[in-house]
Amino acid sequence: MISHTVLGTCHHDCPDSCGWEVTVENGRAVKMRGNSNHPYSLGELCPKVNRFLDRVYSPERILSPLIRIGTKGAGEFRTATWDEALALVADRVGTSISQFGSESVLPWGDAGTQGALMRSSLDQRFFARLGASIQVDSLCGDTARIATASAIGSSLTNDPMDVRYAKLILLWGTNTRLTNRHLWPFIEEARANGAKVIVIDPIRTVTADAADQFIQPLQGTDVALMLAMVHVLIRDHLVDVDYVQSHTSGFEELVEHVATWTPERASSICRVDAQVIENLAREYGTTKPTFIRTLIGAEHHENGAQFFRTIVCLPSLTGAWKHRGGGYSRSVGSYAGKFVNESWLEGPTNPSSQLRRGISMNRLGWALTTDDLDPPVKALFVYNGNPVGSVPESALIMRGLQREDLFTVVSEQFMTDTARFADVIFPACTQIEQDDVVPSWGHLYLGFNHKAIEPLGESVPNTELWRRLARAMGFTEPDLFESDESLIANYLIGIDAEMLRQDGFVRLPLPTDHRPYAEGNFATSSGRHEFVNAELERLGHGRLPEYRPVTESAHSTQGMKYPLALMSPKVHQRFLNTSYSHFEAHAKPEGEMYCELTAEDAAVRNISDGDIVKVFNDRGSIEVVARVQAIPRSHRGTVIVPYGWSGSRTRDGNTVNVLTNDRPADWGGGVAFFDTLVEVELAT
Ligand SMILES: Nc1nc2c(c(=O)[nH]1)N[C@H]1C(S)=C(S)[C@@H](COP(=O)(O)OP(=O)(O)OC[C@H]3O[C@@H](n4cnc5c(=O)[nH]c(N)nc54)[C@H](O)[C@@H]3O)O[C@H]1N2
Ligand SMILES: Nc1nc2c(c(=O)[nH]1)N[C@H]1C(S)=C(S)[C@@H](COP(=O)(O)OP(=O)(O)OC[C@H]3O[C@@H](n4cnc5c(=O)[nH]c(N)nc54)[C@H](O)[C@@H]3O)O[C@H]1N2
Ligand code: SF4
Ligand SMILES: [Mo]
Repeated sequence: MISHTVLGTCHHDCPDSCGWEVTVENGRAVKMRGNSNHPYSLGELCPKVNRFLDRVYSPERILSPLIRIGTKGAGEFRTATWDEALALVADRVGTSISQFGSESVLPWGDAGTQGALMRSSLDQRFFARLGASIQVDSLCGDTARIATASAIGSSLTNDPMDVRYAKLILLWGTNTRLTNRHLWPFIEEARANGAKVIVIDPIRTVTADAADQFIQPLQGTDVALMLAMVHVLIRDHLVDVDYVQSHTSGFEELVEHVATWTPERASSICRVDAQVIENLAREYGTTKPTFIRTLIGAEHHENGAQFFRTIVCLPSLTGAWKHRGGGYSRSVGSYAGKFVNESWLEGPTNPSSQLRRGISMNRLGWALTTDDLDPPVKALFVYNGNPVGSVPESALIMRGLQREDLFTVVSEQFMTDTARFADVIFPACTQIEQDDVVPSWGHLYLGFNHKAIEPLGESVPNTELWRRLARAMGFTEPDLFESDESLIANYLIGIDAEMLRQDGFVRLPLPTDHRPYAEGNFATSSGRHEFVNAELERLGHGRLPEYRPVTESAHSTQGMKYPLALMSPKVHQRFLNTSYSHFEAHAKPEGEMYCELTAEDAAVRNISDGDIVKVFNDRGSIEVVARVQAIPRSHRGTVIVPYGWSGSRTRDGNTVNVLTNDRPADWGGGVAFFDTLVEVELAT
């Protein structure tokens, strides 16, 4: 028997980017476990990926090209050869382009794989060569990134692992134990050294359950809470005057701005006791080092950008950036950008050299059903994502995907809620069947992923799909056909590529004690943290950080048609976004998709635990089982339906995103999933 081990890196859209090790016997992967040498994931994977080989060898894998035979959405296909499927796509896309112009073609790709090659490389060149519309905006991260930069000039923040040196840790709008589980041991390390952990979340999460203190503002109101903290810091002289004078600007205006933001005023908005706000601010202002950690949750609001613009004021006011274990930490993904080839995609088909129409990926339902687009979308390519499951207004998306005059191509491993609507499906490899380089957004280690086994069936790495499509379209530019090997070689600069391949990871060449703003040096043009922002003022977002109520607000529901606010965060240990819920072994232990209500909200509707209920608004409706909270986990008036269920496992085939709001975040390109109003009633 020939047996060997191969090092790899998890490709999932997860901050942990764990290192793994695959044991291969006679060409078949027989074991997969965490790479115990990985300094961040420390040899552990997670309840999703522990069964990764079942995913790879699942009988449900799509292993050959498929062509639709049934009605759109019915999920009925026949197998086809690559040549036949490619010829069909080339023909239909060619017709679309000749009749409606190249912008009638729309790509929709997300972060189903975070590998640099498979996520975004030759696809960009291919769609640029086609002259297709460009997908803009993002379901995840752009608002947080851009809003942070609008205050401190860059989205780069502290190394998450430095949380271990903190004495006060605020986990603010992030569910660490669930979504970022490998950071938790570093938090526990800090705790063992006396740190206090405070969770700030509108929902009592598993992370809140494990915290020393839980503070529960109403969703979308944190900015009021933060402004009151700033008020107290200033009032009680807890500001680091030296730091503020040397490294910030606009402080005098900020002082004036928060003068009326007393804890009492904030309390009436965010429903946190004024005394709790006082204590939080004082603790934050008197402890060293203080570490603020957040990820994505708070971005998904119409005022999401204000959250990120405001929260970074806190470490600048107290000078927390100065200390190791202090400061503020969100995605650190952009650090990798400093050490890899940023002009990677340039060439004759350089996407940035052309002006092409942008269409928001967050409003796919609108884009597929509106009469206002000229040209209309006639051909859609979906890859690395499952928009029917993950994008707001998904009932509208499904309606659009049923259009007979729309041609939909999906690249997938499995028959997702989106793939069911495809005209042609191309089979995609899993991570252990391809090489890639994986930048992480949750730590500072760049990962390498060695191919462990040959692609199953006729599946191909995404890069190979783009090469085949380019050939089928008759394109000849060499950069459309660059090999994976060459792409990797050109991508890595300023990185020890040999060590990366050998160990499966390498730390980005940043100082061990990395405190980017310890001495100011913010990336703004003034080099200071700019509390005042004239550009945001001009765009109507306020000269200084401002609390803005949202349209579909849990505050303003009195007498409204839909009186309940709906939250739909990730709550499942065994799901990763919509991936994995279609597997029995993952779905069964998680139980049926549900709607959680407080006892009061259930009682006034005569709903008991276990009843089947309908959750609905004007966008759509879903049937789920009711869970009545034994102890309150949400505010009264807020219900929770989890994100992540595949329609193939819900009662009516719908998921929570038929209900959610596709209005954009204030700026940055995010979307307001969590500003959604609904009603719940017993199903008949
Ligand atoms: N098990 C598991 N892990 C995952 C994922 C998964 O699906 N399953 N998905 C991965 C992905 S793509 C991402 S982006 C990350 C996301 O990681 P997180 O950002 O940690 O997770 P979310 O569930 O998006 O949101 C975190 C918390 O934000 C809270 N929140 C929402 N609105 C507000 C608000 O206005 N104020 C405050 N203070 N809190 C608010 C929610 O209640 C939620 O508990 O997780 C990754 N990890
Ligand atoms: N209500 C609600 N909606 C949400 C969120 C929420 O908290 N609440 N979170 C949002 C967030 S933060 C995110 S990031 C999005 C995630 O939304 P999506 O990116 O749509 O995530 P998934 O549903 O997991 O889809 C990833 C798909 O990519 C496929 N895939 C994986 N690897 C490859 C590959 O190498 N090639 C190809 N071709 N396909 C591959 C997988 O099989 C899977 O079906 O969801 C968003 N939607
Ligand atoms: S999904 Fe996240 S936690 Fe699980 S193995 Fe992948 S990177 Fe690690
Ligand atoms: Mo995400």
